[in-house]
Amino acid sequence: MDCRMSTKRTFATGLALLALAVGGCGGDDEADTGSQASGGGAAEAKAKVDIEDFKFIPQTVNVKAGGTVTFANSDTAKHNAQTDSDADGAFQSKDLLEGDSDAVTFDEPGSYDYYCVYHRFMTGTVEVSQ
Ligand SMILES: [Cu+2]
Repeated sequence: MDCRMSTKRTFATGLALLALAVGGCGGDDEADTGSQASGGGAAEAKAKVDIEDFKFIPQTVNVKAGGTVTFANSDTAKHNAQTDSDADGAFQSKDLLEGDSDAVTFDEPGSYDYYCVYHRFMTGTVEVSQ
């Protein structure tokens, strides 16, 4: 397991107990929020989510309103990324075969929980800031 690839904040919210169990590699789940972004945690205009081993990596990405998130599948299985169609700010990527990617634009600030329709256990979140 590659600790560097995990999104600690997502573990903290979704899998707190698991995070505790594997916490040896993570350390404080608050201390480095936004540390990878320039300007003190400002979201970027673009983010990328890799789909690998039936997971969205990282599980949470941050973009600015109007930004795009590119979902890129490197599994042999078919995946997508979508919300429920009646959800606020609903979106749906195209179906992604191995090597495919699709860019989704997020205009409205908010927190968008999504999943793969073929594997409902695959979940992720797009955080869109002003
Ligand atoms: Cu899938």
